Amino acid sequence: AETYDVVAVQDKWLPVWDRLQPFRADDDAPREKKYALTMFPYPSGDLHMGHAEVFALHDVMARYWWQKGYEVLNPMGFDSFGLPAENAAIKNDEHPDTYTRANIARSIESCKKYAASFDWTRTFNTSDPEYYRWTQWLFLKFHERGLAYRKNSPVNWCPQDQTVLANEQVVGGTCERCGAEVTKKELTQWYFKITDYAQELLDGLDELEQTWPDRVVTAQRNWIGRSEGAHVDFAIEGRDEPVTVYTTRPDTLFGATFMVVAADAALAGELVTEEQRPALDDYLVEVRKETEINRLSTDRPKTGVFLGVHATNPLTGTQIPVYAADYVLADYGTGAIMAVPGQDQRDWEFAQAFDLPVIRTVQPPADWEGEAFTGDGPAINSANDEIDLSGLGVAEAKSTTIAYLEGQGLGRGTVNFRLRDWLLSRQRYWGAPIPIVHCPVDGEVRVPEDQLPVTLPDLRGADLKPKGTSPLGGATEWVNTTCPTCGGPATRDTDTMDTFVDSSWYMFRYCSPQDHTQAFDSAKVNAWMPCNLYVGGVEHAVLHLLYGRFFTKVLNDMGLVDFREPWLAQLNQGFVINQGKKMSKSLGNGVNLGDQLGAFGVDAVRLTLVFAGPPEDDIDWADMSPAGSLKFLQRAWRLSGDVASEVGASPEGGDVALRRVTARTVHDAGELVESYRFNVMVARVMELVNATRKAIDSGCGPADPAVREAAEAVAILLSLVAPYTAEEMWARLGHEPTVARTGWPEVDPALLVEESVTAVVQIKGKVRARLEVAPDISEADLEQLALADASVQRALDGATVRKVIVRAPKLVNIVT
Ligand code: ANZ
Repeated sequence: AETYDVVAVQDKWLPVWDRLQPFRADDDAPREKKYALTMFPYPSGDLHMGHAEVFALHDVMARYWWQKGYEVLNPMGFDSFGLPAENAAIKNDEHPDTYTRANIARSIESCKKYAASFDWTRTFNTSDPEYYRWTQWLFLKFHERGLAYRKNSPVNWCPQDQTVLANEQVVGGTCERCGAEVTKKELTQWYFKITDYAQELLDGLDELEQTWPDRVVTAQRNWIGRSEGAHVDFAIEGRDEPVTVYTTRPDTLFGATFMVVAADAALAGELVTEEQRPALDDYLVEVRKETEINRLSTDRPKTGVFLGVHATNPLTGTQIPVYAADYVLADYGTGAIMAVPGQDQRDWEFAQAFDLPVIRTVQPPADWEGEAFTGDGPAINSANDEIDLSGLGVAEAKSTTIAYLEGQGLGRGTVNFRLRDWLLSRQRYWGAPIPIVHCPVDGEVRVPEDQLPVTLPDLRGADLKPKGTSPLGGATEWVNTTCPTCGGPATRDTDTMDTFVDSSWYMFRYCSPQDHTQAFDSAKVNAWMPCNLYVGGVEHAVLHLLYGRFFTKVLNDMGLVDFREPWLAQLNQGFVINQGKKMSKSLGNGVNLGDQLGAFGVDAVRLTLVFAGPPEDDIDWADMSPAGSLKFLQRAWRLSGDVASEVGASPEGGDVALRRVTARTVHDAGELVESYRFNVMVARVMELVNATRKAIDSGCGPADPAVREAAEAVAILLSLVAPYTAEEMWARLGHEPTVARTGWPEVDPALLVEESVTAVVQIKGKVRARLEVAPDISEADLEQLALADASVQRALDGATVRKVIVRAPKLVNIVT
């Protein structure tokens, strides 16, 4: 038998595709557009198994859309600012750009060889000044709108990477990137005001829920963390200003027996008496060492310091002590709480530790033996001369209390979000400089747009070392500049932007990547976007995916785009693991993509990844058989050599049975792709290959035009998954390249109609009727049909039916 030479086939078609550029998206094509986006990679080396998987899955959809006749935008670029390049540059004493560009060149070559259907005419790197000048321009626009601002506050600090981190980059108290335990530091930093969009970011999820993975939607909802409650004002002895607390349980106000202020909030320092100040200062030293996770944990002894002052409970008139403690966070709510030990476990523990009174305001169940009772129940101990909550459930007691407080001017119902503003400045070199000049006369001045980009000074090696402040600060010539407003001496802002800023708008840039006059061409963006599908990792559920949505809303408010959500549908791929574990160097279970490609070829690896299971599931490479995939591809390829009918032979009059299988497979394959069941689609193509082989060897024979029709369908369907094999089959079937743009096969609807089968109806063993029924008829339907049949009725002649035995779809036996 002929052998399928994988390497020769790859070498043959790669240059042909390079010449044909079948996936170049034409802005002006008179066809419906689809935008298939996959998360662009960080160029830290060459492609690995993870990329191979995402690109294979993503390509199924992109290539399917092309075959269905859409004009498809499927771009790829590189998220090339960030720490790994900088760390590598420090180590190798070179410029980060050198490392970045080498990796990008290698990755592009690998992507091409992998036959990912990206439009390479649109590629860019976010570290290119031509790109980051627009990142800077967007920063200026946000600044103009008051959406970019500086403030001093305790921020997350990664001692390893020597930079601040956004809340979103702190995972379980550790740095999302390097795993170091994150500490707090008091710093002046740049923020984007994402909180202005909190409610809208939440509302948008109601619709995205239909087309986004549940886990992403849930993660975003929790991250935004809307809660409803009240602000309550507490008068403080010896102070004019009241202290406002945020509570989700205003119904428990009668049980507020003390107040707690975040130890590291400015308020603590304002309230504390001189006597107690040293104690607070000592305590603060300890608090600053703690991670947020520890601070909020319930199973940790409660610590705190009395501030020496009292507040008045507005409902009971009681004087309650005010404490500073670490279990209250400075940057949530108002940074101060009313403590209700009867209904809140952390308050309960604090009350025990500091010997403070507990007043239950919700009646726990009779058998209650626990401490704080957080459940629902009738209100108790909750009445004064003006308001009586006795017996009310939690919900009603809440609204009653809020109404009363509002009437008295003592508080108001409020909505609170867990979402914080996005801290975007970083004390590292390899990022887009913040385009602001600090002038002793004019303050913060925006760099004029026509002076963009503010390019990075040329630093390398040791100059890049993190020092706790930005390395840009060491580039004196670069830092010292003139104020754009007054012309006097001024200094540049030395921080760079979080790389998540770069990736918040890259999907817009792809629509007009060569436009040197603007960030993007609005008309083109509106024509291509929103993206029809976004394929990528679930690890971005709250970082990138929230930031990109935020940017889109701001750009819409600026009138630059006419939609408010950038990604209509989303698909998260699972991980490629090995022997049940994440691939890693230390476990020695890594699988090298290059080795796999070398051993089995691109198509077999792609097919294996797509066929492994539903796209969302993890793939254990140890259970996979790329050798089996290669065998299947050979089988498919062999079909194309055996077809004996003429090119263009009309399939009409060909073997009907095979034609039906082909039609059904093509039809179902489309539906399967659209519902992301790519693995099932592959299984169906395998069945079609088997059916065609049978027809050639022992059925209608190779000259039957139905065989050609089937083999051509196999080539087209396979073009979504195994492009080299598909192209080679297509050529052997007598066609010009490229099969990838040949169009989805036409299906004759008549071939999809199910054939009927004949069901025999017997009465006491004698055949009385023959019925034409659908092959998948149910037993019940068949029984009903049989009993209702006129000749059966006649034969029964009124006799009582004692038993009906049904063997669908072929037989009904009636016993009288
Ligand atoms: C009194 C109370 C009584 C509370 C009760 C709860 C139960 P969410 O749902 O997350 O918004 N809180 C408010 N600000 C805080 C801060 N800065 N740090 C730590 N805790 C804070 O939680 C809001 C509740 O968490 C608020 O309602 C407040 O405690 C506490 F039976 O007020 B509650």
